[in-house]
Amino acid sequence: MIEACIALGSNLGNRRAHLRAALREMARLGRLRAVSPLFETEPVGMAEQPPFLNAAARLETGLGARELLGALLDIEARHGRERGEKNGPRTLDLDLLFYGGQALCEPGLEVPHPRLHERRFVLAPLAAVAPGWRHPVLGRTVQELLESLADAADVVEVEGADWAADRINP
Ligand code: PH2
Ligand code: MG
Ligand code: MG
Repeated sequence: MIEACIALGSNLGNRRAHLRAALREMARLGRLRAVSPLFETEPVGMAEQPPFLNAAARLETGLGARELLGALLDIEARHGRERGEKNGPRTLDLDLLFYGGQALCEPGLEVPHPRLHERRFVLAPLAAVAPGWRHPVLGRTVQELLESLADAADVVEVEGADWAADRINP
């Protein structure tokens, strides 16, 4: 078993419902150990789109990194995700941030996620579920990365961790 961290995002339709549905399906991939509060965040990369809801989760799983990534993409596809513009609006985005302490860079699979350390909408939720997790390439913890972050885009906690407490497998 290995622990993985996953970022969740949505900015189309019933955003909160998309994220809760994704968590229900993610729980079937292993054991969902922790889910962050829910954050409303200003879009980064492409400004003219609705605000996102973002969260992060910690999942214990027996799946390999590539299998896990494939399973996450399947969940996105089942929730109406159409791959449109890069950084554009989406009903559901699931990004594999960490897979244990591994650093992998293969075609179609890069962990840690290559931009996680630059984005407040990723690090703020991640710091709620894995503050002491050390980035295997940068050598710094999630909390340290968050504290030294330049990204000033708005990230506001809109609901405490109880928004998804019923999804956690103890
Ligand atoms: N995802 C992106 C691009 N921009 N901005 C916010 N605030 N939240 C996201 O999840 C997000 C984004 C590409 O996946
Ligand atoms: Mg993404
Ligand atoms: Mg993605």
